[in-house]
Amino acid sequence: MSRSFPLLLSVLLVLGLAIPGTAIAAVNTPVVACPVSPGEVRVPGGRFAMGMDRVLPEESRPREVDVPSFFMDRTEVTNAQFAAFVKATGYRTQAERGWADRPQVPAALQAPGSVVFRAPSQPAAPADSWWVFTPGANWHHPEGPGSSIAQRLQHPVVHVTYDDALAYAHWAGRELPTEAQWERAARYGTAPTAMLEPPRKADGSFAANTFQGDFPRHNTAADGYVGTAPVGCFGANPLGLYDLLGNVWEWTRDSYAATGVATAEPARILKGGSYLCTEHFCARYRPAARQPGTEDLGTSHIGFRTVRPRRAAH
Ligand SMILES: [Ca+2]
Repeated sequence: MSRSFPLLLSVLLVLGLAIPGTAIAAVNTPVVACPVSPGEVRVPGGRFAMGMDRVLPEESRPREVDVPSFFMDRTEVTNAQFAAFVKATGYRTQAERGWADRPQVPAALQAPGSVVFRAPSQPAAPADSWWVFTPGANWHHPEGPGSSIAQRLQHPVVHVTYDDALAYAHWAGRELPTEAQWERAARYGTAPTAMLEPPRKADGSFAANTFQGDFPRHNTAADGYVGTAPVGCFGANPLGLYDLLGNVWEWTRDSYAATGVATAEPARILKGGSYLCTEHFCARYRPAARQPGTEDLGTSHIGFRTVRPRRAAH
């Protein structure tokens, strides 16, 4: 493999520059689950206007897209679900395997681990210092050694690369959504908006797990969560789907190259924004928003959900 890890990391850090976050010491609320049924939801097919008038520079112009009906996971894949996959298959994620098979990667960066957001203590801390490669960080140790998912089994799994997500999906007899499928599901029954404020319900309460406060140093967690939230805590969209916006970014199977924007490393389109997005930075918790996700790097705020393969959708 010809890729260099520093290059991979630089791509990730660029992603980080656009997607601010929260502290490594973040402690989630004691809530360990929200009432939500497992399973999938049928997303009606049809023609819809995808994209928006470049609210953010990487977004596409509006275009009419046809999407056949399909079935999508009601929630993001949880730690409990991913644990079942690992138990059944013995699968080890990229973060657990490390990069020792890449001699071009500096030895210090070959260790198993992943990239974790750490809120800066100093106001002037450069943005590229917010994301830290943390040896030992992986899906079941989200902040590194000593951290645990024991109280987060219903939270979305994180620190999964594109291939990790694909492996889970195939084990489950499923696929990752296309960007069009994801956006169809996220837009359905809602009016397109160019608002950059976090999604709200009619009563003014938060409709997605995002970031509140003085970004990036102080997260007030006014929505109840500093980091990830259990899936299903913010109410369903008109189709009965949860957390499409906020909580964690979600992998799609579409190459970012399809957007016409080059990336230094192979990347897939991420959708939905995360618990690190605020109106002052990122603000990508709208259906049209997108970001590149370097394929072989997961982070502390990237997860996924799956769809039923099209041949079985009807
Ligand atoms: Ca939050």
